[in-house]
Amino acid sequence: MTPTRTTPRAPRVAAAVATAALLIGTAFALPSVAATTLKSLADAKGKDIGFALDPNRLSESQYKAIADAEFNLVVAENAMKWDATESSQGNFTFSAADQVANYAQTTGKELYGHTLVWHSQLPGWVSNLGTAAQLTSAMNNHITTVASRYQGKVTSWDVVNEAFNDDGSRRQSVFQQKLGDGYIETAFRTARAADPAAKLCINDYSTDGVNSKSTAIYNLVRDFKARGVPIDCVGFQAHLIVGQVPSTMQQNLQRFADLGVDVRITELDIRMSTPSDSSKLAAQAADYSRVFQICGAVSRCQGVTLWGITDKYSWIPDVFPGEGAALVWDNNYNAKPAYNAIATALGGTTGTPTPTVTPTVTPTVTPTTPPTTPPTGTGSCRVAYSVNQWNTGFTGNVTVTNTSSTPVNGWTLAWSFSGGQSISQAWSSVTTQSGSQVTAKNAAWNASIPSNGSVQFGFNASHTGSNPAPSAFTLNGAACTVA
Ligand code: G2I
Repeated sequence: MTPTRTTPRAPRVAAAVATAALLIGTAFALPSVAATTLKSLADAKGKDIGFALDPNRLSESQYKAIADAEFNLVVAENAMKWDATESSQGNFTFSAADQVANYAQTTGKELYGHTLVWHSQLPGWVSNLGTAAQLTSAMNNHITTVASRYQGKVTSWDVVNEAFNDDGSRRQSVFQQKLGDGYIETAFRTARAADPAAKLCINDYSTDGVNSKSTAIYNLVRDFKARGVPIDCVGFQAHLIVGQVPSTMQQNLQRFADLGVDVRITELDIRMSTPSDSSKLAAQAADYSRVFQICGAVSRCQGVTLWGITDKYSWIPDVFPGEGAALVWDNNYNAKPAYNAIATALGGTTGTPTPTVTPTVTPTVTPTTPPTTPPTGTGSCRVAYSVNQWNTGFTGNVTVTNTSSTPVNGWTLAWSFSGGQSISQAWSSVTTQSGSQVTAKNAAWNASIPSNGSVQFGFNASHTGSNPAPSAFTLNGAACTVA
């Protein structure tokens, strides 16, 4: 398939409608609540939602289930880099890269290419080449071989990655030192020749706001456009810190878009000092929301890619000791508050003022005190139920613990609302409501609850004034203790 895409993108409405129809077409009576995925929401908006894939993790069922369900774009976290594809000169190995490409193909996801020319993860032989001519030849051969292999599969390439210093000067990589400023142009021209249909991007970090570094790239793009050097897109990595989404981020993306290139958030994660706590996670959720809102507000922003799925495998703690919890799923694959914030930013709810609406302010909702209901039920499960509520809406958070000595495989949690509450959207579960009766079933990736293990899910709902907590829950038909 030739990746020709209009800009801005056409909504993937058909897929979203099909998904909704599939979900609504269950045995449950209306009104029911369709399971929402970030993918279905992004599809409906015509935006990409991507993730960086380590193909070795696909054997882990929870990883694969989230990957399959939640994203419409995939990028290799490491598998397409120079050290992975040409560790010795002229000997190309594509086994891991092909796994990523095959995964994209079999799951119907867009494949993003990362990265052709980068100073890091560069095998030593490249730096040891003697002459500029040899280095140019090696660089062009690498670009041509890799881009040709994935022609018709990769829709966009990070052709050159991280070529600038924070002050806007050129990074003194081996390419810069031996070839001078012109190596970026050479790389882009070579990539265009190798795969004329792929979009060609320059990608960097700490360029998310207007600053010296982003301005240097802006000047390069403007120069390329003026001289007809091929360039189609700019990637903003957005390795951010909680509370520090640049105030000029939207303005920055827009100024690049106004040059006539697409823009994209390519490697989003938002780290904090560890351990996390609920207020840091709420602030992180607001920041995730903000980034998605910014991309939504810039029509040439193609989408947002998360730099991984679970905190368990994030690169952050290795590089920034004492920091982490930067991704959207925690170490146990529980969706963090950021998940709902992203869903809301992608249009997943209507009219529910979640904390993400005013991202610079800490949530103005008043958390209610947890239910004081004494423990009830005699089953081998325990349910913790809490809400954040405002005048007519609330977010519910439910933790189900399997207190038995045997694992639960496949779960249905049921309860009744006594105050006219109505669920509009749920995550980490497939939740349906009929009258006052609510039934939450596991998502594909959290079907198992080990003995003494827990799963969490949540929902957005409306209430009519009072918002009494459910007094009883059943897990697979058996009554639970209410914590
Ligand atoms: O550093 C974060 C990202 C910054 N922008 C470019 C991205 O390509 C980069 O990704 C990271 C990967 O997330 C890490 O997984 O790039 C790192 C390398 O610079 C990757 O780390 C490396 C480890 O340092 C190696 O020890 C390891 O062998 O991953 C390698 C493959 O697992």
